[in-house]
Amino acid sequence: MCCRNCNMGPCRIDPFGEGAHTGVCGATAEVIVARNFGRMIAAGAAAHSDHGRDVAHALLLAAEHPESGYSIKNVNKLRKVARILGVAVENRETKEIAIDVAQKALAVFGQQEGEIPFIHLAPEPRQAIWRRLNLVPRGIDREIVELMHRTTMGTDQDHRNIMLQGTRAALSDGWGGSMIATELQDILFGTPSPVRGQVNLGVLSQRDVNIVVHGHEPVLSEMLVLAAREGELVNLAKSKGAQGINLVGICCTANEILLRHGLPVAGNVLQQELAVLTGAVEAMIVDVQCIMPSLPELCKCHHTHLITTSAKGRMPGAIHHPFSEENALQTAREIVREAIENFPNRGRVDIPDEKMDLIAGFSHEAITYMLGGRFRGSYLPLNDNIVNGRIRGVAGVVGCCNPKVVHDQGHVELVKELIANDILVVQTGCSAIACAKAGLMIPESAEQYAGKGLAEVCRTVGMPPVLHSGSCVDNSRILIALSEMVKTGGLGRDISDLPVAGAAPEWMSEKAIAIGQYFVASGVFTVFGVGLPVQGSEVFYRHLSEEHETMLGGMWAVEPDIHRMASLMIDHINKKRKALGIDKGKERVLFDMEMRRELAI
Ligand code: NFS
Ligand code: SF4
Repeated sequence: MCCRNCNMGPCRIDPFGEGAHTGVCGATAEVIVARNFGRMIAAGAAAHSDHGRDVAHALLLAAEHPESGYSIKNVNKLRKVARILGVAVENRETKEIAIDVAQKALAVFGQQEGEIPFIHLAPEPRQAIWRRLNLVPRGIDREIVELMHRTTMGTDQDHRNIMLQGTRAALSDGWGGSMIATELQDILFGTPSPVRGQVNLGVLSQRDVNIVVHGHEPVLSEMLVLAAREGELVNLAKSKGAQGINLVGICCTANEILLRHGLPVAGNVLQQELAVLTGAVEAMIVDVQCIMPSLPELCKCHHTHLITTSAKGRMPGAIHHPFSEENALQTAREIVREAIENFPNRGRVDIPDEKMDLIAGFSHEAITYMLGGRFRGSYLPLNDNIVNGRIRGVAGVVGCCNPKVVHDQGHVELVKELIANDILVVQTGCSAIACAKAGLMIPESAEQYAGKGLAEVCRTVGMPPVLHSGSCVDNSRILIALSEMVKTGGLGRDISDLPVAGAAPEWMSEKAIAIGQYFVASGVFTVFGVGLPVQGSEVFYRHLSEEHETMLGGMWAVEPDIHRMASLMIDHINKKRKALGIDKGKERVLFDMEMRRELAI
């Protein structure tokens, strides 16, 4: 393990061998990894939260300056969020409510004292744990800053104390920045509901102008969607010899435009370079996060224009089109025009045939209506099916792809094994895209891969056994869904009582660490694959696992072997079923080598 927190180092320490056991300053292994881990949480929470802040700003613009191109699509959700934020709704115009909601949301970032508002959506016993341990975030920015402060050289030197702040900052992401991003995006662009789409590089089109939007913030991609549908631009594309405009996504932006418009997904994070390599991409438009620095050099090999749009994310070698929310639609039009003008410059094109259908759009609202019926949205049928054992439990499988392991393999094998064991899987991020490509998000996959009980439920409702809930900020949808399951009744009093588990089999981004910590702190057993850069300190690892379970009811585990990861999750879910007294008649399906080979991708 390595510390670079001051210039007496870098200090490399060797916890296992003969080398130094502390840094120059005396920092022990557990302090070094706690500080590193804390700083990953801070960076991840900062990324999600800054995204949330931009969305709040766009909501303000939608209310005050409709000429910006933004508008309020979901008034019901606006009123719901207003109530949570303490904004009056009775006898008020939508515009007035929206201005207050946006300003209140913006204020949560800089709030100094008190409690961030969305915390109150968690079950009461969960809030009580957080209050007792002083973990309720006071304000989003404040917790991130304090975490950065406490992890500077010579400040917080107690790994447990560092992680208390790490947890508070992580909660300010999950129940703060990410939740603001998701909820306000739903107000602006609509709450997702089930929609058909297609996924994989085969969605790129030989005959159309291909525009790939890559990154994270729908404040950009939604405007591109509008621009790409304008008759004038479509006609321009035709005048250049194309059939039309094909707007597709990569990474979480792809998930956003898929969920709200059914637009195609070209791939997840490890396919961004491959999309360019097809030679069929006229423009790749990026904003922030998970954008490979290799792209400018790669785009030079083809005619592809790489277009950066955010003042926060510039790349030498890219064309910069500053995108400000104030003139969003206008900028989007210019970018689309530039892509079209580039169509005649195409060279050799080689688009793989692979593409797959999927159904996406399972927001927590959509799940209630799907299960409970159109007029009585409820989690009761889900809870009932868990109690009666048709569904063993629920797993969230999320996160990135990582070239340290075979692309997508961890996600797909894990999810197949979970659904075969009657575990309903909810997904976000690049993990969702991985499983969609493998055909797990079409209803027919229930018959092919799911256990008998889960398949029966899927058949009745007409849903796939693997539900796509959105981008990584949309992990906050899972937090709300878990809270709703608790409130619906029959499955205990807190999230930590539920037969649920989480996993990020191929994580790579710091954002994944923030997400892992807020799920654990919300009471969820969470397994990461690939390895976690804390394992050199047994003391710290014990803290994240056993000690966290005692304190918070949720814990971390690290397991690079996917089959063992599935076992850990299934065992945990069985343990929770037993504690709830609903464990009767649920045998674990054991996977032998033969079955695993059949499922392998
Ligand atoms: Ni999430 Fe989405 Fe993908 Fe990982 Fe990156 S795109 S925010 S961080 S790599 S899942
Ligand atoms: Fe080394 Fe301590 Fe400085 Fe870290 S803070 S680089 S362990 S001297």
